[in-house]
Amino acid sequence: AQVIHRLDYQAPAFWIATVDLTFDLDPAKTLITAKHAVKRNPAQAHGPLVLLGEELTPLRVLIDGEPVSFRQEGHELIIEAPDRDFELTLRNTCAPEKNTALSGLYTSGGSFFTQCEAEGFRRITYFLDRPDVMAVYTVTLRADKAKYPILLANGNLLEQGDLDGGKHFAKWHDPFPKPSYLFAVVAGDLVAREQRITTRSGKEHLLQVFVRRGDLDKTEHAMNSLIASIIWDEARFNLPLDLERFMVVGVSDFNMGAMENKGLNIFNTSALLASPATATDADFQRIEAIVAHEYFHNWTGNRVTCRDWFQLSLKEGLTVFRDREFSMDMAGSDSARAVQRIQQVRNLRAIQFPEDAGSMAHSVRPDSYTEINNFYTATVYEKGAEVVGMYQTLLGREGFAKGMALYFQRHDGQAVTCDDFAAAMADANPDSPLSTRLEQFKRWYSQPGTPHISARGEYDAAAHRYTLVLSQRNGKATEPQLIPVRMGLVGHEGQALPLQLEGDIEARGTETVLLLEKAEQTFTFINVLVDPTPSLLRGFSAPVLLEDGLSDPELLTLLRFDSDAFNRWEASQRLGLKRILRAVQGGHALQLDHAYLEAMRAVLRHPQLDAAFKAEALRLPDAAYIAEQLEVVDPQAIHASVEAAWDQLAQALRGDWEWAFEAHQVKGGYRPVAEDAGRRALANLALAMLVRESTRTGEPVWPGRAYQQVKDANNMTERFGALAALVNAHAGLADAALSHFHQQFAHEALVVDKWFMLQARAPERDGKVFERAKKLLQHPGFTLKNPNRARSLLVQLCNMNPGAFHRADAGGYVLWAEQVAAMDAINPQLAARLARAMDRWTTLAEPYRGAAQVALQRLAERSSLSNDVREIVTKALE
Ligand code: DPP
Ligand code: ZN
Repeated sequence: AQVIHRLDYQAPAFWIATVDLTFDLDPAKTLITAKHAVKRNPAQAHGPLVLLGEELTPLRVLIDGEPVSFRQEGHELIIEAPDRDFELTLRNTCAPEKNTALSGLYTSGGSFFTQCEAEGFRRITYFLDRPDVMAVYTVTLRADKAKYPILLANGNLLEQGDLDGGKHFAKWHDPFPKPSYLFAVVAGDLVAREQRITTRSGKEHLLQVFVRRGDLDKTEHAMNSLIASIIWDEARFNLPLDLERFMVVGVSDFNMGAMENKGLNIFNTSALLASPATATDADFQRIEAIVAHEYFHNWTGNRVTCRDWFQLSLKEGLTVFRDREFSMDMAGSDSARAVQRIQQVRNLRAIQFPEDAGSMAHSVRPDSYTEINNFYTATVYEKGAEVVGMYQTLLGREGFAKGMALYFQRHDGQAVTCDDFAAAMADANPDSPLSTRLEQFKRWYSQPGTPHISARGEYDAAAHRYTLVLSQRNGKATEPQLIPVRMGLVGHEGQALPLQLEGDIEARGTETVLLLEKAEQTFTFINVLVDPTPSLLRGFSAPVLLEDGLSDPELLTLLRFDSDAFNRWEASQRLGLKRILRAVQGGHALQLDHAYLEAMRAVLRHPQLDAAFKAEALRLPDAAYIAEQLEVVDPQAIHASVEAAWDQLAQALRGDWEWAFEAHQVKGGYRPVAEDAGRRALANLALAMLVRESTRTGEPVWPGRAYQQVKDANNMTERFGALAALVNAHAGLADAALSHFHQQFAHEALVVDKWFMLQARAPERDGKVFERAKKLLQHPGFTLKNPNRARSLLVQLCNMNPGAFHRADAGGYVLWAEQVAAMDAINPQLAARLARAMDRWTTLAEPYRGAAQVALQRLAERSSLSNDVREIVTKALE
């Protein structure tokens, strides 16, 4: 397979202005007729027209109505083209029901769906399938009317009607030029929730959410989220809905979360459907964020799109940033916003940090790829969103909004680059610290790796000076990056100290942003009257690893007093992390000390802190983040320490957990609002602790209560919380609860996914979790063909459950290699995701390291691997 390099970009040799497509839909063989208005790009060399197509059968090629000859080389269809504008007519077929890769046109549950990002359009028809070729599309769908009563494509419906032979048609037109990756069609027996809205400009719009019959009652939350997103984008960024009709469709076989096709978003049902009975608070929250994300793409991605796929973060990082801002505004209180930030950072550290340190490390704007589908990563999305967030930190909210306005003023309707975005931000804010440091800031796009910041402070009591030395290093990059460090100084009694930097004319209040731009820099604060504790990187102002060497008493001061909720949480995590690392590195059993346990008790009992915050602060750091602190990783040692820590927290705070469980019950009907969700999160954590402790001591009361809650709860959050408490504690009642739950929800695929997930992700004990997961591969409900189901068992086990996956007998790796290969024959994109379970194998301790290498080599030796999996495995072995 060929490696594609960013610097090799060339504009296309032809442009396609309009595309007219007709589909004769048939699951076995769909006929596609295409008419394109083609013209040469005078800036490029002359030559034949080279279109891309995969898994297609070409039937005919006409130029201006005359048949012409063509040849095929690999995925290329090569046509001798005249030196003038011309109309190209193509006819080809494809086989939707055989398309298990779920890229291009495929069937799911008897309906037709498409997925074209990144390179799926070429699996529908031959095309210049690249994002800088933007065309206006007209689409006619013809299909059996009884089987496919709903026929949808992008844009506006022009006509529809009946045809002979029980067929019907619909003709759609999308007035906005778009790249082929935003093309979509849907045909099937679907029903819609509909709502008409009037936006600020007075225009009327029709919003529709299409799902399978029977799922309509689970679409209300998605519709509400869509309406809220429309209102928010107009209010915050002045970006209106530009279509008369905006459609969202759910499909249960889907590789991604959702897809922002112009006017016709297609969603994985897991990111769309919610009812209190089937979805948890976390699901409601995720659906709101993803509905918003896809809607926001309408401007950041669709109106202004990417010139090439190396620019993917231009739309993804920016759109994740936008959906985060939206979710925070929706959450309301400062505390609820902080909890969202905490969850973002927890996720970044558990997924993106390992990615950035491992075999797949790449910059936010990658320099090369073999298979672009492998670059829909946490780095492009989440680190990309952190980079966009840093613009806002450097420019302020207003400055950032000005940058956005200039970006659209310059680039609406264009396919552009990350450099164009950066230039708009800087040019709209000529007096900002960004504009003079833009080239350095842009290293965030070009340099991979997580910068390590070290901070050392020294207080001179006589001179009332506090000197802070910050330095940065990044093992994967050479040049210092521009790192905004939001910070404050905290006194012993918790007072926020006034900040005055030597050389500054004005004081800076009690919080400021320091710009770390050199490898090492000294900041001297004057008129500091007491020995302060530095609170650095507030709100996680940059995606870095910070080593500030703070002592336990200093961390306890921040945990108690910091005005920044994020750093209060961070102090709780650091206290736990230190203890776990000490045990793991010292090779001894973890023993939590009185000071730590009392601090955690104080958090739990705190009269002012919100429940959601408490639940986050009491959670221990994730194993993946712990592993990133170590040179050599023994996953079982980490697992043992984390489990011991949970046991001790459960035991030492037992009375407090009882209080917390009782005090945080939510009365009344279920509402997916932040405040109630926070109470449920804390009550669920408390119940997990109580069941854990009771299982250890053999007391029956709390497992019995949890079992009862599995049966009686009036919402999925509490029901699943109780089930998780039993399963994660390996309680005696876990099996009975699991079968009760399965029986009750056997017909709800998304709930059955949760059932698989919970068992695959439970904390390992004596190999039982691994054995159970292996058995579940044979469960009649398990299939590799449905991505949600396959992920819920295999990705959860291999990528998310290190304690169960890394086994001294190498059983995890053997299973992994078998399943990657089996999945690869069905769905390469999905298989490549599973393949990434080995990203960090080189840091593993023996015997894991050697066994992982053997498994990787065996997989690499297979001749039939897809490009997707081949790229991951090759990079892992490099
Ligand atoms: N569907 C993916 C997303 O919205 C890719 N664009 O991020
Ligand atoms: Zn996106």
